[in-house]
Amino acid sequence: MKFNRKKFSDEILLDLYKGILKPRMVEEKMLILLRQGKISKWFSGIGQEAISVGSTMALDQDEYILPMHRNLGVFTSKGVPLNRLFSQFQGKLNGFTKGRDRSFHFGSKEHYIIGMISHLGPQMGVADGIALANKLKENDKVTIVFTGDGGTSEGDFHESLNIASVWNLPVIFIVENNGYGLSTPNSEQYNCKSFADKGVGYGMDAYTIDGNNILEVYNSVSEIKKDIIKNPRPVLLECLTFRMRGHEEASGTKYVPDELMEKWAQKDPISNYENFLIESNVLSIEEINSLKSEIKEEINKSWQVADDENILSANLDTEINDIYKLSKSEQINPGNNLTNKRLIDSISDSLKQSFEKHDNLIIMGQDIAEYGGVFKITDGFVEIFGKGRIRNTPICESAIVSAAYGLSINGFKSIVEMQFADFVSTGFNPIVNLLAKSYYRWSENADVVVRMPTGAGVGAGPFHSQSNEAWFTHTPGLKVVYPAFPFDAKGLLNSSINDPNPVMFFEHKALYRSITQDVPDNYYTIELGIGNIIKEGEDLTIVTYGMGVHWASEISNEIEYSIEILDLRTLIPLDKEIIFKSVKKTGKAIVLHEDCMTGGFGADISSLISEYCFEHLDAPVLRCSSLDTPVPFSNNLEINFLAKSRLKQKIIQLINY
Ligand SMILES: Cc1ncc(C[n+]2csc(CCOP(=O)(O)OP(=O)(O)O)c2C)c(N)n1
Repeated sequence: MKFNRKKFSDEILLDLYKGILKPRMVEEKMLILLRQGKISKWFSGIGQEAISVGSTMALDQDEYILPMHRNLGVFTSKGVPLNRLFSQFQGKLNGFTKGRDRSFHFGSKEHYIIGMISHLGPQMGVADGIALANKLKENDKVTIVFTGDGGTSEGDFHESLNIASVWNLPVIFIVENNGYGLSTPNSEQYNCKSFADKGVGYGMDAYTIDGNNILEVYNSVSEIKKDIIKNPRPVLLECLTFRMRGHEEASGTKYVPDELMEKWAQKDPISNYENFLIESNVLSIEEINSLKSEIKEEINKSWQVADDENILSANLDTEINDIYKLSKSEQINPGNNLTNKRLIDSISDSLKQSFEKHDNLIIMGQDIAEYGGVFKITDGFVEIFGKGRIRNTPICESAIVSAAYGLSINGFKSIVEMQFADFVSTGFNPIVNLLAKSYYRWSENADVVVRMPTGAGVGAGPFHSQSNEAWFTHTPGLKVVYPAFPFDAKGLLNSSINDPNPVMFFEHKALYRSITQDVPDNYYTIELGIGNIIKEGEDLTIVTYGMGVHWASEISNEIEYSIEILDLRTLIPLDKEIIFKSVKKTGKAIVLHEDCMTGGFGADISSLISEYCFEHLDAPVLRCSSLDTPVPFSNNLEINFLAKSRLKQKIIQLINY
């Protein structure tokens, strides 16, 4: 292996040596601990340390790095205390996730490390968001994100590189090309000569370097960093290396030919660098030995601290309450100036006033800038708030949601407009895995609102009409808000934007322009999680939300019974008390929603009523939902599909029970 020291001082060469030695020695210790059953499995970076260490040391301490599962060297090079690392691997409190996540699924914001979730891919979009925040702050910082060669087959790789390129984001995408993705060799993973070729496809500079040569890594990243600070843009850096151990520790490497192992063993990044330092008279063997004993002592002492720490015991309240970041929800009352507004206007109002209130608020979505969005909710916003904050995105839901998380990490609030709620399916992964689990996993809140133009009744067929709120009510960590009226929409959206947690905000498309209400002109908030009785009655309660509220109102006016209508307004958190109070009063309940029946949110409400109001019920709880089919296009089919067509009959059935 050839090392070129360029103009690097002895001091730098030595620092790099200390840097690369540490993760190797930590892993060697962990191998012993694993055999003793004292530590859980992890993903070995042995043989790949030059990439983690060389690139981390080329950045400033306050520049973010987003490592993957083989990058222990990022943690050690950023100075993460070893005892905390060991506590993390033992699932103890002094780790980084309160025992809630394992191996390298953690970050440490004080060290500017943002850890991965298990899913390969989203890290790269998160890096885009962090880099976008840096760019907006004009702070001349670069961001590094890692991926394995296998991870580049995920769509997120394509989406994130594309966004970074279109937005000229200062990100270095490091592809650690180590020959295998679990047992799959590269020849079955991708079909291009080198990743540098892929960079060209995304319109960015891309290089391939020897990832086992720490000087080459350090020098390349330093040069790229200098360059992209001058001229912000992303760069793809492929680092050639090899995975010397099994996919996860103890899983073996039977499927790797011996010749390959032998060839790469010759290229070990540490022994080669060590030899170079000795030959260049930068280090003597005695100095190496003394350095190694110093590190060994640090490792052993740190391990003892972690090992002495108590095993975690579970506390129910702590677990349940750590789903959301607590925030003081400031309630701002509506003033007296009212204007008659459609739902769409009240949402637009909320956004505009929230942009004025929060100067760190960004909105991202397809066609939302000059075009104003397909529903025209952000029409005219670019002129007022500028292209920096009102951002058209390429058509890539997943990486944009991940980028929103990156913005949140780096000090911004963001709103993502799904063009239609249906398209959230291609952004589903980061919502349910990244945003939802973040606070619970490592106390990092995701300050993101995802706006969801939802629902049927507009003849738009199976892919532009779905009700998919139950996809999200099922996922702990998200809040789910679903207003039915312009007044509620404005107040609830303002509160959702103020809330530091991820909120899925549903807006019914068929209500956008079909209903109006007097809405306060001033900014105001409505607390999340509070339902509203919109019509009092005695004979039965209809528990509903969104379009269901309007169906219930319409049909209850057509019949002579006294019906109480409860508009939930927020599904998560759910106002259970208001449901129970109403049902205990009327003794009969229909749970109505536009979503299909099976697995719909109504199933939970129905179950809660049965469990908590059983003695007060005079009849079984009925559910009135749309059919368990996709949403059909043709008018009569759609009418037949929707729950409304069965509501009157359900009411009569229940009254006559
Ligand atoms: C979306 C997703 N699919 C599958 C996996 C399971 N998995 C974890 S690591 C891995 C191999 C990754 O290969 P590569 O990106 O090359 O990284 P390496 O492990 O070689 O460092 C797989 C398949 C996962 N974590 N996430």
